[in-house]
Amino acid sequence: MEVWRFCLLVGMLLLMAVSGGEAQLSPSFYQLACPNVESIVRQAVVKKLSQTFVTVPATLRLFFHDCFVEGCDASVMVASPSGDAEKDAPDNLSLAGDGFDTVIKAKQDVEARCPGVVSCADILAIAARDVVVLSGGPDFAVELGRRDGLISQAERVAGRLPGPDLDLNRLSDLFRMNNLTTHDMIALSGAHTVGFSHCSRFAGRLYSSAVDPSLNPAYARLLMRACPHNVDPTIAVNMDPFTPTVFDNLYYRNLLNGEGLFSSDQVLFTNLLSRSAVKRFAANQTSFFGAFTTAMVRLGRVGVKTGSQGEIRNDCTAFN
Ligand code: HEM
Ligand SMILES: *[C@@H]1O[C@H](CO)[C@@H](O)[C@H](O)[C@H]1NC(C)=O
Ligand SMILES: *[C@@H]1O[C@H](CO)[C@@H](O)[C@H](O)[C@H]1NC(C)=O
Ligand SMILES: CC(=O)N[C@H]1CO[C@H](CO)[C@@H](O)[C@@H]1O
Repeated sequence: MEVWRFCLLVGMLLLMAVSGGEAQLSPSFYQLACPNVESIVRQAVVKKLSQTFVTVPATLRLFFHDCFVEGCDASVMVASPSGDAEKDAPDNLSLAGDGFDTVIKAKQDVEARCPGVVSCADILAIAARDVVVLSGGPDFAVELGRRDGLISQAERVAGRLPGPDLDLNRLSDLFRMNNLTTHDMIALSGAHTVGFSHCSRFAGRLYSSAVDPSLNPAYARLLMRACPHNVDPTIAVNMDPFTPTVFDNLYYRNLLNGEGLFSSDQVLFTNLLSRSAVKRFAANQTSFFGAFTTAMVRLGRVGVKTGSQGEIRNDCTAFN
């Protein structure tokens, strides 16, 4: 090798080492260290999905909750013996165990083939994309290279995750804190086309002095039958009553009919600032899918640790 080429190579390697803390995410991050990581994760997700559909909503929501607290760094996966980790916070209590299980199983399969190189944060990001695709949603390239976080505390969750009673301003503010626009927020809310909600999260719309006037009356009656006043807190209903297991744009068509389950869903239609995007997504699924994939990639960049930050966890539920 010519001397100048050698110097160039050494220089590049040095530069990579020095700038390690600011490394960029890239879909080809594991091309050399674990070229099959995406197919290994996909197989684990497919297997889990064959056991229960809850895999889809549970994994997608887990990714969202992870990214909004400490960034997308698998901090939500950590289990604490004293019960004070991120997943123990009240906002996380309803995270279905199947999301955790999906990532844990996928990580075991990845470790068997490429030990110690793929982060739990990246496995969660890949699995979240896979469950969207496997339920009929859009495919997209997942950026990789996240490292796993070293902090997971229940007390850091409060105020960072949106509640189902927030208005448009509060929703927009929370998403802006995470570098996401109102348009991203409207598109990501379309994730509520799959999955379940416990009755308590929307009972206030049914059993206050009057039924929430933005609720379609027939839909309100259906919800009251499924969720009688003071029903067993473990009862849950489909968030999209018509195609609950398909990732489609029915969420937005439902909003046009007053069939949004949470007021944070319905407000996207009642507020004129967001209504045009809702109408566009309701009329054109391609438009929704495009906005959703753009927003998912942006969500996946929130607060990421790269280079020499954080660690590659051996076990997704425990710090090394
Ligand atoms: C815009 C603000 C949002 C609010 C206020 C919100 C609120 C909620 C609430 C209250 C539930 C019901 C939880 C339960 O009772 O078990 C839920 C479920 C869910 N959310 Fe959201 N969410 C929001 C955004 C998102 C985003 C951005 C995503 C993902 C991209 C997402 C994905 C899901 C999924 C998939 C479920 C169903 C979970 C399951 O069936 O296990 N949500 N959400
Ligand atoms: C639907 O949206 C896509 C993507 O934005 C666009 O290319 C297409 O022309 C739209 N289709 C209709 C019928 O408006
Ligand atoms: C938002 O973007 C800025 C500029 O790229 C970055 O410095 C900041 O860390 C990002 N915030 C989050 C929460 O990702
Ligand atoms: C899915 C999951 O792990 N949820 C946990 C949330 O936190 C509560 C309280 O510690 C646990 O009991 C749940 O198992």
